[in-house]
Amino acid sequence: MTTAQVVNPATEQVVTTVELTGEAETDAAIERAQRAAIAWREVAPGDRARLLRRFADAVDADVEHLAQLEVANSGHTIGNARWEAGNVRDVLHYAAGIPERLLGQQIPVAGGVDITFHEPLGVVGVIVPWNFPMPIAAWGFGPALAAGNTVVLKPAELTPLTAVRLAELALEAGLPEHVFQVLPGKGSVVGQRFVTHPAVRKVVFTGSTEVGTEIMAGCARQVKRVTLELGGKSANIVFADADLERAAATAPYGVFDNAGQDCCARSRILVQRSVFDRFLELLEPAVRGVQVGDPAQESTEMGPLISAAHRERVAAFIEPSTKVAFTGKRPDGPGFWYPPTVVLPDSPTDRVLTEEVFGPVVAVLPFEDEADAIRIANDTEYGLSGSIWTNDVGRALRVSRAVEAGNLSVNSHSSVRYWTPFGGFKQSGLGRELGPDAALAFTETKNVFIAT
Ligand code: TAP
Repeated sequence: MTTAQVVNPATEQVVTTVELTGEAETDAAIERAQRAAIAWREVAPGDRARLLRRFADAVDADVEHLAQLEVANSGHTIGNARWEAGNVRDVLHYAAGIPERLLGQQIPVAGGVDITFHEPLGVVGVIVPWNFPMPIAAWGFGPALAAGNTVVLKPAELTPLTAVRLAELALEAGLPEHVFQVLPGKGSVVGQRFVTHPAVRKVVFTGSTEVGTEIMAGCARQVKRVTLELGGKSANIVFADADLERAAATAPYGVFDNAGQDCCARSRILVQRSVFDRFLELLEPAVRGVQVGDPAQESTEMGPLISAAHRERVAAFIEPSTKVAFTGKRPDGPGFWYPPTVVLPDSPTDRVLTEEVFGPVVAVLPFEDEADAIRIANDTEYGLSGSIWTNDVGRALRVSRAVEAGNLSVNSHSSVRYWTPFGGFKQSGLGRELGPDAALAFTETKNVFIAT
């Protein structure tokens, strides 16, 4: 059995060692999940709902413990980590409403009765990245379980601890064995097996567009269902008529939350030229004021990056020629720290404008008018999220409709609510998670005609 060390990114100390699942063990787990799926789909809807509610309650009772684990494993601030554990609870409670409301249709036909059913797929494989280990896992396994599927879940190699704990809580809550299994291991081993094993009927993948593309190609060989949540390069568009003070005060939190390791990070701030200089003046103290440091402290607003290798990757975006406007603070000593950094790109082809940095680096650039703002916002192959700051409701709606992204917010930076749909346009992904239709992505629609 191979093992991997789990490292605290704020201290660089080893937290624990986990055993990595190999290929044969992955196959065995998938086959156990396949057998468990036969009984799970037959559990009465009300009983499946009750079990999911008990799972949600078990998570609720464990929120503080899960949050502390995430602080130690991922370097998330304690405030964020509590929200993340609470999000798992909320997703499960919402999912508990699904089994009794997975309604088919009765469609008028001649000569009989026509009805549709939403049948579970069987085994669903969920592949999770390291940036939000708990919520992203739950967005997959919550509705998948509710719709009558069994789940095998692979956490990121760097951040397995909370997923392992969630599997324990599921068993403690009374979910039958093998209905929800967590398999820590490598993407190239466990994740790949989810793609190639024919008993896995759907793969839900969140991570880089590069790996997502490979997964989609692999799944295509078996016409396997796939949901992809990939990268982003979201725009935060600030019009001259906006509440500029509020837009500037909140902009750092729209991009530096989770140290910028967020697919929804508003990493391009587009500001109307007439207020560009004033906006930068207001932004500077807001960025310098971001509290960066020990993620276990209640007052901390930004923790470290996930690893030394990732910090190198982020740092490489700042080339000697890059115009850095100003930076925030970073602690000295051990930890994979990187300061909040604001850059003023010279050209639309600068890497910092075209690639996902996945770190606390934001580019600020001017635009002329509404059409120019929309053009720049859409000048990317990504399309996940974004914000629009204006006090003109007509403009807010026109720009919201024109920006090619799945999740937009006006005068706000929120992207995620467990009861509203989430997902990307273009290369940011395929399919939607969360919201009222989440369960349908884990079913096949079956049509039955009965002659009368
Ligand atoms: P990825 O390399 O895409 O990894 C995401 C998940 O996929 C991990 O669990 C990974 O396992 C697994 N995986 C890797 N290669 C695989 C393969 N060939 N087959 C099946 N599964 C595979 O992302 P990352 O390393 O976490 O981050 C790299 C970049 O991806 C980031 O810098 C960022 O640009 C982007 N990213 C985006 C998001 C979102 S939410 N859009 C989230 C995370 C990362 P291992 O842990 O073993 O590698």
